[in-house]
Amino acid sequence: MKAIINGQTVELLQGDIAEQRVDAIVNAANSRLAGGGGVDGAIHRRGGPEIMQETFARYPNGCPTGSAVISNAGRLDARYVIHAVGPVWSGGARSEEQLLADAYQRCLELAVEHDCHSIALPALSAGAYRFPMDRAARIAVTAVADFLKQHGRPELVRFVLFDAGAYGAFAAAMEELER
Ligand code: AR6
Repeated sequence: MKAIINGQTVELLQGDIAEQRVDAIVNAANSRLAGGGGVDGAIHRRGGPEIMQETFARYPNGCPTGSAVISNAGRLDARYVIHAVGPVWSGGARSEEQLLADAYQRCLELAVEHDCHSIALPALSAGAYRFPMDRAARIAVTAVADFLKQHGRPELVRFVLFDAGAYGAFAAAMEELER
């Protein structure tokens, strides 16, 4: 599925984010940048140790929730990995929605600052961090649309969703946005 927002392309794909060929791949990291399962596991497994070596050296204090940091992409087919830290869902009263939107916005800012024309994004927080998928999808799609309306870059934003459920939630959120 594809949409054009302010002249730029937003697309949805079901697949593995670590296999994408784009300028920047976004990782669903934790605030210690310590590695883990899900997206994080796939990226470090396929990308190799160079990524962790750089994040360890450049960001010894990790990254706060709702923000992101950038590193090399090791052996991945990308120039950069952007490590985003989404919130852990704990009911919605702890600014989870704002923090999730902030994390996406920071990813896009870093991508533009590093002259990335294309970026692949996962469903941040919607796995181990238990954010409800429908809400996570609405926030993700809205954050990207807002950024593109304001900045007109990057040219391609690709959400890479792991399963049909996530894909369906993002497709519904995109349709809602277009109405
Ligand atoms: N490609 C695309 N999407 C994926 C992939 C993949 N290879 N693998 C899983 N997903 P998660 P979070 C989906 O848990 O919720 C890690 O341990 C998954 O089905 O990766 O932000 C980190 O170190 C779900 O829909 O990220 C952190 O500690 C979505 O990606 C913590 O998990 C996000 O799931 C971060 O949790």
